[in-house]
Amino acid sequence: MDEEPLPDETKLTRSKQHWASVRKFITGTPRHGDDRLPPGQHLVRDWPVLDLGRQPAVAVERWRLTVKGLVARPVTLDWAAFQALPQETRRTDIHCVTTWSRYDNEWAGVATQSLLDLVEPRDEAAFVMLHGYDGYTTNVPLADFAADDAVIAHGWQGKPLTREHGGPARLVIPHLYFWKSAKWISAIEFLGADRLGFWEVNGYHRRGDPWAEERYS
Ligand SMILES: Nc1nc2c(c(=O)[nH]1)N[C@H]1C(S)=C(S)[C@@H](COP(=O)(O)O)O[C@H]1N2
Ligand SMILES: [Mo]
Repeated sequence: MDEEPLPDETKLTRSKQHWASVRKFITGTPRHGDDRLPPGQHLVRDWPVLDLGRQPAVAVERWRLTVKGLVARPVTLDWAAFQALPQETRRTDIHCVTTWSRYDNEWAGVATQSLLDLVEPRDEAAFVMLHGYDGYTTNVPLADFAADDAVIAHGWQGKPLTREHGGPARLVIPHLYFWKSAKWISAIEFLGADRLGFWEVNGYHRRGDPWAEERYS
């Protein structure tokens, strides 16, 4: 399934660019230590849906995940090959840059570390670009992608991940703001130098650590 180009002028894009320019939601008082709720965040019990308004329908029969770039063994996984990788669960919190956080999400899927074992990034690989079937992109440092609790999830709370939340499969990197967690993941690309993804071009942070309030660039 091909990716389509994204419209770059939507109402959401304009308002989020504006928030970046005025540094909305920055408290300037990052807390340290073992606080579970990062600064400037509030807890929600439901699970909001955020995306660019295009929710691609990707049947598992047509789903592919391509892993490419600076790796020893590039691969394109179909759904059966993805399911054949070690399956794990992780219970993690979500922190969205628009200030909502949601605790105790139980993900089922493939740990990013299993994927790294499979493709073996080259020594020069230091950054990762994530691609979604909606044309979305987002960049993260390789060390963050490789975190213990980062997972390519196809299940949530014991059920298949729904389309609106990125099913059949999405990335989850719990310790970064949720925009780094690409929904409808189609490709993972290993890079030697950082490149900017969709929100990163629009004023958002390269890394996005919620405890350091790395909301904007
Ligand atoms: N492919 C894709 N992934 C995406 C997005 C998107 O627009 N497209 N939005 C990001 C943003 S800004 C957030 S906050 C989360 C929202 O995920 P949710 O809708 O499951 O809450 O997905 C992230 N991943
Ligand atoms: Mo977001």
